[in-house]
Amino acid sequence: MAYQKDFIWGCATSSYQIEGGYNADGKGLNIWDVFCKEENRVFEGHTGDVACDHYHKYKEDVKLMADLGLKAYRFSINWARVLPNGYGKVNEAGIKFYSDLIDCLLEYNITPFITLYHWELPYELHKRGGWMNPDIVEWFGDYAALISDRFSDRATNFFTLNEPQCFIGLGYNTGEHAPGLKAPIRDQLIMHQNVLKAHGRAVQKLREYAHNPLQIGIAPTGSMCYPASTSKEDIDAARTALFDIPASINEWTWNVSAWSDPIMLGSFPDQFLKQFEQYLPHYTEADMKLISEPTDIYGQNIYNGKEIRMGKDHTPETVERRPGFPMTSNNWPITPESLYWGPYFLYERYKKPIYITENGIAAPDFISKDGSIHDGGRINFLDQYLSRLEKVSDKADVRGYFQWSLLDNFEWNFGYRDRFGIVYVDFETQERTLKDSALWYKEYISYHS
Ligand code: GCO
Repeated sequence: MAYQKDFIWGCATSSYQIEGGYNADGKGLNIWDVFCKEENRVFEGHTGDVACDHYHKYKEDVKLMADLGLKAYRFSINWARVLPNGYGKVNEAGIKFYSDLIDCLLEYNITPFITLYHWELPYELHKRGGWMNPDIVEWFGDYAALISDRFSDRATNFFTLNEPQCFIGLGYNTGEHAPGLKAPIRDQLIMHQNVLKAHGRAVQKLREYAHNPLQIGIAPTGSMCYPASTSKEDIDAARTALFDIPASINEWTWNVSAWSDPIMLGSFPDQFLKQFEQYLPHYTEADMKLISEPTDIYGQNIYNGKEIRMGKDHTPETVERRPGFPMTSNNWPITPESLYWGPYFLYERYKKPIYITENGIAAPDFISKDGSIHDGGRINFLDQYLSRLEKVSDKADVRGYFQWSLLDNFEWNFGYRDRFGIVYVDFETQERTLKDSALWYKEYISYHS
């Protein structure tokens, strides 16, 4: 059991969570710039106005990546930084920022993996209906064309969308994320359709404007499912549960198959079509063809999962967690098995090379008397999860792993409360300090490269 040759070791971030420079050099506003300034939206009123000031400190941060021996870096483009209104006029200063970032990465032999959309909807597009407006399919396509035209001479790996489960589920269902709406299910399913079509349009445009052959995928999320035992029935039960659609309308976005099946397989799961028949918009054959525009890789953000066994009634059931189950500081369960069974089941279904586009842990990090950050919990987490990923590499075509995250950063509606970084950020001084986990990850990468 071993990782593939040339396995890609990286870290992931996203623009709004680290860049700051929210109104620098002609950048337009996005929905998070506005949402954070609304009453009681974000923990202690935190905003991403400055964040980790990566907009000004990117050279220092790329040097940190190089010192850690990273082979790749997954980051997102802040759509309104390059297209302030979301479409039309290009902000050349914004293009220059990302062009300089890519050049800096390449100088250190770090391969860029670009996410087009990590929740940074331009506010001007939001005002035009955002994901409710079918025009967003072309807006997103034109944005993808610009990125491909300007950067695909140097960057050839793209993920179109990060976690539609989140940005629709939290942004438009529960309202915990920007733009903070609680839309009716019918509208959410119209947005679901526009998101899927926008993905397909972006794939077409990325390729149309490419100066090199590209690797394109998506980066969804979701709770994985792992079997309570290695019996065939428990494994079958975990597989069924992973691709199931939640029964509750309020939970519907937290699924894998209603997002990834149309993109990867060109059809929706029957269970989804039946369960939501009365609410679904009409899909034409042309829609399904656009949505399933061929992709090359499959990303998945994996943090944890549910333990599943086959119940007496021959349906999957979730095993209750025992008292004292290991949890992270933001109350997520620690379930290393999800980084074996998640890639296993996803590769079995979609048969495309897999990248773990995010995996990491929020921990109560602080600077000890000796000036270091001894984040043993994070080291243990990474060691446990990666031992499973190494093991599944014999069964699934796993190509790379992006640890979430390089830096402590803005954790959405929890602001700067949760620290996910392997590098500690003092948000007052913007000083970076390598945590013990950064040194551990450096060793791990070197040993496994
Ligand atoms: C997500 C996002 C990241 C988060 C990270 C920790 O998965 O929610 O992709 O932006 O910050 O996952 O929650």
